Amino acid sequence: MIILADDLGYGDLGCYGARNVETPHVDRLSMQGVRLTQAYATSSVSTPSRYSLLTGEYAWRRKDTDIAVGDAGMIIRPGQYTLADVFANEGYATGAFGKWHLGLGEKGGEQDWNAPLPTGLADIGFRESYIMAATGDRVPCVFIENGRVAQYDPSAPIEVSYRQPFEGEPLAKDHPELLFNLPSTPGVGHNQAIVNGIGRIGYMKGGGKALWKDENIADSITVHALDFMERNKDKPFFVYLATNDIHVPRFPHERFRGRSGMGLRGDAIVEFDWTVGAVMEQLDRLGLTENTILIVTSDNGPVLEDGYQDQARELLNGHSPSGTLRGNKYGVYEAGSRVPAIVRWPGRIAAGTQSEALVSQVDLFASLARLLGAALPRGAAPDSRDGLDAWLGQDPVGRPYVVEQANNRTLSVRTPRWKYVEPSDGPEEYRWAPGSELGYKPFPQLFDLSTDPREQRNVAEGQPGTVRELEALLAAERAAGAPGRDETR
Ligand code: NG6
Ligand code: CA
Repeated sequence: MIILADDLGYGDLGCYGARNVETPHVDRLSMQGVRLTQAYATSSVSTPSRYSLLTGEYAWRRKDTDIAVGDAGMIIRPGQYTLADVFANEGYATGAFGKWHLGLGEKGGEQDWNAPLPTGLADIGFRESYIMAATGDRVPCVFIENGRVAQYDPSAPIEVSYRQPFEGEPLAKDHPELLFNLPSTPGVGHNQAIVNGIGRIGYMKGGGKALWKDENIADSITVHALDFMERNKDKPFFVYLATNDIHVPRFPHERFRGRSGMGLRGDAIVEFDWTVGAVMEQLDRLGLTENTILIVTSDNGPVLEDGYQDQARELLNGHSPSGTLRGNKYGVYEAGSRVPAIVRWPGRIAAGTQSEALVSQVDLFASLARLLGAALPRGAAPDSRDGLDAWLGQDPVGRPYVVEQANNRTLSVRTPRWKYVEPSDGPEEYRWAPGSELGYKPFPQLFDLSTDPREQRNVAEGQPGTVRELEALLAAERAAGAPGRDETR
């Protein structure tokens, strides 16, 4: 089971040093397994990060893997071999629950949301799915269950567009008075459709009873996953549980309100922790704890303001979402893609261990395939390497290096000692995320993490040899994706 949080920062959990928010379930999990301190998502934003995790391929090898709109077509193509295929072909029941954000249907912008989608998760290995098409802040604001809208309401046909508004549908930018649940930050986005008193990205009409209520999203996702586990308790299963927490719009259920002392963002962390606890309890109840590998991690680093007025920054009270690291979601620095990662496997992993091994989510594919003894078709998971021992806390070293991708596709490479960020053009910050640092610079950046773990001193000029070496390493990785490569695998 993989529980993938959304935008949960390196410092956002109790066991990673969080302040002002308690995460007792995740903390208990870490006491029963291994807590990895140098684990990476491949990207500092969602779509490419998830793409790599599920396909074992760096997202930057393809042009169409950047943050997806809600009506994107399938980004992972039905012919691609996914992590879910690995499990399905070994006889596992496979299920995906929660945030998807990798496109649905044959072609972007042309889906008919009132009929079964012609292609979906069933074509890439997930026998069951209950998902949000994209993100909480993007239309369509409905769950999709096994390729069709869940709780479909025939009296309210659904239309979605990322191009033009629908006649007669009020827009968030013109009607702030209708944003009764959570106001958008004026002028920077989330100003199109209004659903459940919250402005969204994209235009939408209809939905009726199928429209989600943000305060119930965590419950809906979690109960579907728990139900899947129960129904499949007698066979092997693979669950990909991708929470909506703690992405914007942060709007946790009432029972979590005020539980963190940090407002909505902190309360969403408490809600995330609840989901993890519910899964752990279900495993216990079904007698499956001993024999289940449970991985808890995040798709990218944290962000405070992200387009809604939820006071995430004002209410921090000394909490640091990125922990001791520099940076955030979207950007090039460590906190953009270094994420919490906890793995529990009683019997195989010594309880309460910690590991500094360098690991990347792109390797989960080859690692889990090795564990299953699964043969992979030629060309599958081209960038995934077997790092099983490191993921299980039994190899203290892990990868020789990790490649990280920022939102504008700038690549960085992290070795045990160095962090090299290639030069690139880009803004200092995004208007909708003020105070977040992107780190795009027209010159190379090199940090010696052994003495400067917070990436404060750029030593590129004094270390031309190291810069050349790491540049060459990135060039070689890029070249590895050149046409014809698959022939050699
Ligand atoms: C940005 C959104 C942001 C978030 C992000 C994707 C605006 C102003 N901002 O474009 O709110 O949705 O995309 O986040 O639209 S991610 O975690 O799914 O990558
Ligand atoms: Ca994310």
